[in-house]
Amino acid sequence: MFDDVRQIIRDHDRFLISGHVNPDGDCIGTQCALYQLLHELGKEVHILNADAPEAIFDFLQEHTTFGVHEPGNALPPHDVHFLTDCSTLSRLGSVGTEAAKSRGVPRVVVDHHEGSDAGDGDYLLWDVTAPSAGCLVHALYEAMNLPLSRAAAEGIFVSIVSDTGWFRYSNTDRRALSITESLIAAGLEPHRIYDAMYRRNPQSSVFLLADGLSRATFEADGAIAELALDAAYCTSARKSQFNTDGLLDPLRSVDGVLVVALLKELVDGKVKISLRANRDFEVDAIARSFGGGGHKKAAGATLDGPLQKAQLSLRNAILEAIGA
Ligand SMILES: [Mn+2]
Repeated sequence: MFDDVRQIIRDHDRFLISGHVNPDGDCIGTQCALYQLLHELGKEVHILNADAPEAIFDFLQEHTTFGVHEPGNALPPHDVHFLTDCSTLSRLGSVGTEAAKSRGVPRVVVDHHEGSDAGDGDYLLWDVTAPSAGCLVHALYEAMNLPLSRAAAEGIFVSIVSDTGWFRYSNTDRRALSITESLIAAGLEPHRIYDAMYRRNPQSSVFLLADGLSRATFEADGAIAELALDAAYCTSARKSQFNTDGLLDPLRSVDGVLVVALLKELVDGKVKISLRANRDFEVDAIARSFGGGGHKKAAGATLDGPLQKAQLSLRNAILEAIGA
């Protein structure tokens, strides 16, 4: 799979890199590493997403530029379009709408999500066993025999720690650790990345954390931990750039919890759900039944409101999956 992509890179000069809406650390880190690879080859590269990266990734902007697309604007001229951490134009938001208009531009998918077809990719760097999409860019560096710069190492590291939960999730494997060793050899300092990402919180984050956790409820004899956040809470969280994913771990760490369900009421009335699974439980099928997707242990979807109705139908789906 690397031969085709290597050839595509050699044969073209202008590259566009885009990822899914609300880009997470894997998406952003993968883009950073790919941007560095193409830059080092002297190519013209633009990263363009429908949404800006979260503030915790600001340190990557010291060497990598993340553009934010204004809906309706034309995309920068490009010969090849890379899709990171997703496989379809529909996941790209406004960028996907524009990209769908351009004909004949080869698309390269860099992804590790389960999927039944090639999505919108003409070429694939797709491996569902990869701990993060960024691991595939690492493999591309190796296939192209290019030395890893510290900047690229930072991107790949961010992708790995985001998707493995800093080496705590079940996808933490030999590949994740051996790649990380090579990143450190390239000059990466993991503790500096941790500090940059997690030790610059505003004071408001303490109160948002406390307020958020106080809303948790437990169902099914403690097998389900639920957290339903109304639009008012979500608005103050967004204003303070508080990442509500930080509410998942304390719930996931409670003895007996098989699944954590986080529900967020959006301003348009829809409800975004994030699911996390413990032990042998899996949540991807539940997310898919609501039109979403993801991984076995972490998945999500968007439901119609109101919040309480979404909470109830989600709970029923989980109860059924648990067999309670
Ligand atoms: Mn990922």
